[in-house]
Amino acid sequence: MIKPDGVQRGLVGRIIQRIEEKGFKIVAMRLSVMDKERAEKHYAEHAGKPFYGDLVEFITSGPSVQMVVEGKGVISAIRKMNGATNPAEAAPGTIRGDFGIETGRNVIHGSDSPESAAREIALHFSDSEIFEYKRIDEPWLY
Ligand code: 3AN
Repeated sequence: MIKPDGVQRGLVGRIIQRIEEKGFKIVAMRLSVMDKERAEKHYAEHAGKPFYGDLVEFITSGPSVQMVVEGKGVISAIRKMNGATNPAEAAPGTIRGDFGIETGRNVIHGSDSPESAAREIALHFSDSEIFEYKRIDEPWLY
């Protein structure tokens, strides 16, 4: 998910370009303002933490881009591409390392396990919004 700061700073195209250039396939995508209920479910694992209220407020503050991205090793690769949670500590070359300064404005979210990906995909998309297709470079990627 490209968070509201990434959308409002005009980073959507550059972030999607990195994902596509790496060889991953976008199989679902939407720009929407997440409502409070959905945001609370999305970040349920952080409920009760001191930053939870600000996190929910921030993520619902404007449009974000929700995506389902597919490919070999996609979860760990996207997390590496995103960089450390605190952009100040994220390596240069990562999305957060190149585009952020502050943990509460860290531009992008990526699911951290197959289980959380399954939960988050079901929260944000219906089956009919997720597409199957072949990239023309697939025979060269795999
Ligand atoms: P990541 O997104 O790198 O997996 P998580 O899952 O630990 O990081 O945290 C989810 C989100 O909560 C982060 N993207 C960040 O926006 C926010 N967050 C995490 N830790 C803090 C913190 N100490 N202060 C403020 N916000 C935080």
